[in-house]
Amino acid sequence: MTPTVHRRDVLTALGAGITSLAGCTSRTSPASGDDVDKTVYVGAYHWGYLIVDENGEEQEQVVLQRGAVLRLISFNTLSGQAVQALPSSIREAIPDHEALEERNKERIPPPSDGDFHELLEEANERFPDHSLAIMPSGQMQMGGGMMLHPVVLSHTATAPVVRQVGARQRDDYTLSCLTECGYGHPYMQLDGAIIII
Ligand SMILES: [Cu+2]
Repeated sequence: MTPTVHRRDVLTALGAGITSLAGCTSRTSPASGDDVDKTVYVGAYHWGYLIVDENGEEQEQVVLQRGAVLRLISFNTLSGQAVQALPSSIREAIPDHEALEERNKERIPPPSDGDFHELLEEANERFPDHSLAIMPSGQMQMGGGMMLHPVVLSHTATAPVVRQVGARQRDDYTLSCLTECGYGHPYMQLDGAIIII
């Protein structure tokens, strides 16, 4: 092999590397909306998630065509700075603390000992952080087919977490918190929140 050929090989490999990196960057940059088919905002609270579309309408379910690219803008509702960074229409769609607590009471069995409200207050203090993972419904452990590997939604975050994910496999997906967050943690799941058709 001559040094010239060798050098060209290296440059080709380098070029390929740069191309794939560039592709990667455009997929994760919050500023680039070119490849995005849908944007949704996901708020994590004790002990659930709320989904708001770009028009500030709360959604129970996001339906995607296979192959679509979804941009997820996620935040912890306790993070004042991340919430402030949202468009006002999204901010206004977030129910207040009391309304979210009411939702919990409808979904989560009451504790056998202790008071629901006190447990919630305690969780706010002791376990203020959550995370968001998106996996096929019925799958409790991280495994194949994950749509979003867990991202931490800290109460001290200064901005929402932005991720773009591809709708690769037809299935129904659950939003799930993998960060211990107190009494209701096992119920911090939104089953069937995303459907890929
Ligand atoms: Cu949680």
